[in-house]
Amino acid sequence: MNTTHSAELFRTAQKYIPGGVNSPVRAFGAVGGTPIFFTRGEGAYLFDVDGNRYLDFVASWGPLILGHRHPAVLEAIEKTLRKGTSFGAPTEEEIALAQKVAEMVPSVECVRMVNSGTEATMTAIRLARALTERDKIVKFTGCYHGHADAFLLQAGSGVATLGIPGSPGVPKALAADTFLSPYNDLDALKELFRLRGTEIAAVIVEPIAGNMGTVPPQPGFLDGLRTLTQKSGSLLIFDEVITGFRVSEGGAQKLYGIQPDLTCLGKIIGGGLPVGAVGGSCRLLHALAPAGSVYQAGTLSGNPLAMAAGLATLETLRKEAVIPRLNRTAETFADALQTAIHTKGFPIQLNQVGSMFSLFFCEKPVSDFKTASQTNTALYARFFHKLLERGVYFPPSAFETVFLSAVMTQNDLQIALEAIVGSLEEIFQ
Ligand code: KE4
Repeated sequence: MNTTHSAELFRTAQKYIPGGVNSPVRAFGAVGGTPIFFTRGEGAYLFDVDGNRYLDFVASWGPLILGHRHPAVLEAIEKTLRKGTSFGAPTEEEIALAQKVAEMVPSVECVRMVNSGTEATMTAIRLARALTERDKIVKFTGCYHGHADAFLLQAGSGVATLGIPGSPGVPKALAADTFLSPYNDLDALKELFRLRGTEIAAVIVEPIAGNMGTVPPQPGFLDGLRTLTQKSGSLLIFDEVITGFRVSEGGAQKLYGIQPDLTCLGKIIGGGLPVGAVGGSCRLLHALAPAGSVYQAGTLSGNPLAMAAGLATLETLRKEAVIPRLNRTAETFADALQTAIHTKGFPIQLNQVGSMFSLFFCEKPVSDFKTASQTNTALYARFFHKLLERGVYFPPSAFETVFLSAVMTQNDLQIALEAIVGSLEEIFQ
């Protein structure tokens, strides 16, 4: 692939933007080489500034479940755009999206719109601390909940990839309010609650982890969280920024039948525009200003364009029963991939839930951050670049999730399967 123009742009970008990117994982630090600069997307494909075409398995890190430039999403944005971009005042579009989320996500009655997943999780823990009058929160090693100070302690996405165990700038005193527990280890959490349960405001969890690669909850893990938090008067927060409207119309909570107290949403809810949200019972959400006294605000929260893009996305997902069909396609794809891995004897672990999956370059099954960290990141980097050469764009990090989009055809997936197997053969044989 000729990527000279991307390389030129990256050099220029670095003069004005730290690391040349506006989000660390995009810089290819974890896989080497220089990042590809894209100029447009169309359906399942991305096109770079050198004119190369790639089958896109990043989907903007999850939001684009309907692929690039879906007609319904574009039409909704264009229609709204003709009326203006932002009013800093209530609009009908905000009610429509809040109502749709409340209809689709089982535990949600009320929703506060924000502008990113980070704002959603930040708000959720402030709410939990206010409602329980406790300060401690629990997160799981390898899970990532955005870049608020309280979460940057061995987070799974970005920070783990960059090998930074926490982050400079996070005050020690603040870090001491966050307990870390191993994902999928209920005994460890029981012990933590035995010792410190009365201080814990909330447990926040990715119900299906996506930021150490895809790691599903083991049977009983989420139920256990629900029981432990209920018993101790702590809140259970599901961070469904990735899984919301991805693994089912009602996210992981609908898939597994668990009702968290608060749900954090992002990515798909914005249809490619900046949206995050915190949802839950109206009783809990009414603690947020101006209904209650827990302060939270945002100039562009509920922005009409973003609301329109999100609403069109969710309406399309429902109207066209996209998710069940996409999950079946993903299941078939994963089965074919698993068969090839087994037949060829590749030392690879495949974790998949619905249209999210990850390949780990290690011998043993991956069920938490410790086992995920066994993955050979150097081999993943070689694999990533071999795929790129074949016109298949995977996440530029071993600790991320690969996403299928609903517009990928059987032919697209056959091409992808051949590219993956061909790349693995070059590495292992
Ligand atoms: P944002 O602030 O990036 O919108 O969302 C933070 C966040 C919260 N919770 C989960 C489960 C998330 O996955 C994320 C963001 N995910 C990363 C990568 N998986 C986004 C990519 C990036 O950081 O550039």
